[in-house]
Amino acid sequence: VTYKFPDGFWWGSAASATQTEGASDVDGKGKNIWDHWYELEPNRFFDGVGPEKTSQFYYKYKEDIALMKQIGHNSFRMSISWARLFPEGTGDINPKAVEFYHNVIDELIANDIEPFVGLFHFDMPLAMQEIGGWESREVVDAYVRYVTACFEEFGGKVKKWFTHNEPIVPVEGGYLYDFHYPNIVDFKKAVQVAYHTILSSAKAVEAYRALSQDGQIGIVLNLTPSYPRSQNPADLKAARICDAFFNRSFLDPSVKGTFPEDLVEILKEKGFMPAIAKGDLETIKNNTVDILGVNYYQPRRVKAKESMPHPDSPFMPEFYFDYYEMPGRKMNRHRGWEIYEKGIYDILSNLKENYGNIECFISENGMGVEGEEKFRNAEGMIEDDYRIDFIREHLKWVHKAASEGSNVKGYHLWTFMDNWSWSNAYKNRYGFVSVNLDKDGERSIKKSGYWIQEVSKNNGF
Ligand code: BGP
Repeated sequence: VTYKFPDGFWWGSAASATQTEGASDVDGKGKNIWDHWYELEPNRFFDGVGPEKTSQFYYKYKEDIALMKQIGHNSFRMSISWARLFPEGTGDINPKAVEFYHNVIDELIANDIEPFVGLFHFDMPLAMQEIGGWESREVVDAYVRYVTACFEEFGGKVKKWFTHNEPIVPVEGGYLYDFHYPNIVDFKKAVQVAYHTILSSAKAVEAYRALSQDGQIGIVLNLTPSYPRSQNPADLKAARICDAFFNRSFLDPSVKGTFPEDLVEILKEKGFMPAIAKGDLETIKNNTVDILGVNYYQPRRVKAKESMPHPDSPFMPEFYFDYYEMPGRKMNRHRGWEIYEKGIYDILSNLKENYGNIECFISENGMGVEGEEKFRNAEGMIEDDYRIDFIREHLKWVHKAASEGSNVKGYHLWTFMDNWSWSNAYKNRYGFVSVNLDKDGERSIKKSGYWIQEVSKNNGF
């Protein structure tokens, strides 16, 4: 073993409720915005394949957890569906949902797989969206009731909680760039939504600590290092502002309890400051996270703004910088994302140097690939060597960071088994395990699944 990881390293993968459970309309589950958006526009991104037609984890969780065990997982991040637990977002809890999540958590623990549980993974209950979603303070309060119910119900067993998954994504998708419901373009609302999300996370941390349970609570952020085109002051400045918008906006309040000054300055200057109630900033200051999940897929390549936007165009972060295509960059052509393995090391180094070396883990990293069936061999196994390379090369950088003192505790792939995607339904596959939708969701372990089994067994490679 050349790359040996720290003892007790967390090997596993991540998934989310909406993307895997299916059963979106049974046992009392309420609708969330994805059920709703799919009904409204089934062909927008989803190719006529909605969240109902997924891997059916709701029914097959035992089989799936057995496969997790088989490929050596010692941990797994799932999420609880708010709309399953509280069909109206607030009010009465759904006993069938309580039973389901107890069963899943018990099954994981019985298989020596530690459950890491996320509380919000893009899936706003429709009833909550109808009163404004994260724009509304009422929804923040309802979220706190929901998460408190989760801590009370499952906190005896679950020792790792995550308030949000990639909270910036619903802001970008829903309020700026048109890929999540309610798909509007309104920077002022985007800021309010972002602010309330951050506040809700701090309030969840506060609610968790008030119960004095013996676990940890964190947040999962997608961090996208912003690399400047050159060391010219204008390029450096552009990259710094891009970083403020897309990384420090959530990272600073979550870990330090403060907001980045350069970002606040812009918001003030443009008249986009959110409504902040008395006491909020203390709540944010006093309730930073114990642990950080880092999702890393790709960096941003940034240069100074070259052309001014049309005066009538709505305000966007991109008023301050342009992206450029770095010559020679490596691409995953399926997803249109750059592959830059060292980015994962740069993030971990930044956390070590500038964020108190907070305890963290890689909570998502992965490679979406279209048409993987063509790699299925005569024995029926998908030979995804490209995914093995992708993981191995990223892990080398994680290993380097760990050996230099980063407090990184684990690596989770996105995702355990092929699942439904918010942006392309079943086109791009990410899993260690394939799911054949034409054969009643038949599972089969890919070559990468057998590979990670060895890595996990040896705690390295
Ligand atoms: C992350 C999300 C996941 C997952 C993943 C892959 O942003 O946390 O839920 O969807 O990206 O992205 P996609 O399915 O869009 O290719």
